[in-house]
Amino acid sequence: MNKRIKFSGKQPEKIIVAVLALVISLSLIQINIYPPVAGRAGASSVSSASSGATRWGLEKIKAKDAWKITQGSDEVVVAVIDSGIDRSIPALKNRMWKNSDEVPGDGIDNDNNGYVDDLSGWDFRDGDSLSNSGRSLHYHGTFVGGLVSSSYDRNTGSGGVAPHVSIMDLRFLDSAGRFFTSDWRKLADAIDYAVDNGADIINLSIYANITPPELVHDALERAESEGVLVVGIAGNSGKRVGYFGKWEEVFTVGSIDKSGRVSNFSNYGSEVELVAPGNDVLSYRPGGNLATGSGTSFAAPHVAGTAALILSRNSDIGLSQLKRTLRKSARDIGRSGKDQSSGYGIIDTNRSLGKITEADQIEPAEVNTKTKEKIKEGEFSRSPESVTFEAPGGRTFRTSLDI
Ligand SMILES: [Ca+2]
Ligand SMILES: [Ca+2]
Ligand SMILES: [Ca+2]
Ligand SMILES: [Ca+2]
Repeated sequence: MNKRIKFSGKQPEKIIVAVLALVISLSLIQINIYPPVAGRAGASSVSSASSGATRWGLEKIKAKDAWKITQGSDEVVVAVIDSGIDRSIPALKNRMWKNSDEVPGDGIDNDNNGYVDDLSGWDFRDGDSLSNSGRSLHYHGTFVGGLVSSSYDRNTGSGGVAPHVSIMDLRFLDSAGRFFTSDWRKLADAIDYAVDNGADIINLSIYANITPPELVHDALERAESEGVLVVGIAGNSGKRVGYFGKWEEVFTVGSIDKSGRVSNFSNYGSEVELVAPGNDVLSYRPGGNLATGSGTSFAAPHVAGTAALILSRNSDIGLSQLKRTLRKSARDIGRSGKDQSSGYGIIDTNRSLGKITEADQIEPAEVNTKTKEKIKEGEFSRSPESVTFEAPGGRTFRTSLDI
């Protein structure tokens, strides 16, 4: 009976050698499967929230004062291209963008946009409609999404800058917060998705450690020409700004700490537009627990959220007016005027809403003849870089003057 488990001579050693060979060959296959890492989530650290951890950033940027003017409109959409968002968290689930032309779960691409059942965005990592399904979520996207728009919790003081705007969830990073040299097309597709499906703002808290190909640059240029604000990050290596923040189409944000000083990790350069809270910032992890994190990744959503509040107050404002409003309302720090480490200064959400009246003034030189004609025909309402029209369903759309 026991004969079959009886080994003789050197058989056990042979088995060990065979198992080792199998492990080595599997790890070699693994190396072959994964191309080189091309970039990552732009966070420098994250840890469990200590008791008494505060959401100091909301005070620093005067968000609560701004909320007396507006807490945001759900018509304003911020696309978060990141590692995916846990849409089941109570503070976030009602903030998700709803693609009203798509019927969820019927396996049909009802709105014919090329994506089946894309109710709140698309998971470009798994190639499916849900971040919560398939490969496990890295914390980064949920954390960033929560900083843009999550309900304010009086007990913990946690909450997003623009608590009533909508978040479009575009998952791009893998479960370890990385992307690979084989993923550039996915990133361009995610940017295109945001632009084509009505996002007003894209938050891109991601950096590339190699020069990205033109196809990504082309997608960002198209976002800009369609009037979509792309908020990006300075990066966390304490060096010069790299990609994607290096590109002109990206509105690049650096980080400050609680005392209002530029974080020591925050990259510098003429590309830095503004700084925002990015040290020990409080937000949600997948599952709903609060955590504190540091990185320019967490500064950017403060700017994206502020831009969303500005657009909530005035949906007709054009892209360059929007950028100008953000810059003009910033509180200058460091060397007088714009500088390499803090740009125009610390974002001030309350002042940026106050600046709308001034930015509302249409500058006639910026309106081209073609648009003037259309305005005369009563077809569009106007703003310098974009035109707005109302669809039969009552939904408004903005489009660039350049097309
Ligand atoms: Ca669809
Ligand atoms: Ca469907
Ligand atoms: Ca998925
Ligand atoms: Ca300055």
